[in-house]
Amino acid sequence: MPTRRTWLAIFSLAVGLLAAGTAGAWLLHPATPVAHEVRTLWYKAVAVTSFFLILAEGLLLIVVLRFRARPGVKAATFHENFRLELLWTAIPALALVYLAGPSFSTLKYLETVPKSDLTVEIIGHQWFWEYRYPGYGVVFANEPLVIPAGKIVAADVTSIDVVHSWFLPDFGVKMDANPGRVNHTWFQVAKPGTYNGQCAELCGVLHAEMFITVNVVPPEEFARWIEQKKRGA
Ligand SMILES: [Cu+2]
Repeated sequence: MPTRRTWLAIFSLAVGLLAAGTAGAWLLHPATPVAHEVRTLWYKAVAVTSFFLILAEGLLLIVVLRFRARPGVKAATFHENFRLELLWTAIPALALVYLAGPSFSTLKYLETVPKSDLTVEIIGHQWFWEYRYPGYGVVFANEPLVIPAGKIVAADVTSIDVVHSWFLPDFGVKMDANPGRVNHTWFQVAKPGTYNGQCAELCGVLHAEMFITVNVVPPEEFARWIEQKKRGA
């Protein structure tokens, strides 16, 4: 029988894990329409699943406490209850059907690139990122990606060697970079600033150093920057 102290330890661990989960959540500062969609979907999923978690664990707790072994009480010996089992299978199944709708629409939203103002190519290498601006003939690597604020940016993501993943939490983007295949995604960031991410697919010894920095700048500044880059600066 676990002691009171064991229960306290289990409880503290659970609370700690919950708190850590929120602190490290990658949907805290959604910067793009896609990131907002993804976060809304996440809230819906958490709401629906929490309901069942609390219901099931609550019932379990009640049963454990109320029907525990005591002198003079006989254990129940019945087995199945068909009606109950049907109910507790059908209702969660319906909840999953309910969540499937927004899941598929969000997936479609983030994979369907709208008419874009700028296209960038993102190419993973062991162990750095290369960026290309095909509309401007600009290519560089190991430097921050620079994009104009408020503009729709289409990104074609691929890799030169092994599988990488271009993960920018605030953009709601985690796109695999696969050799021999081009994946498409997009982002539109309203607020200028510096956004950070990291390669999210174990790709070799220096995987942990494949950082991603995106500088979002006002469109005029972007125009100046890209002109400078074109001149090879
Ligand atoms: Cu990696």
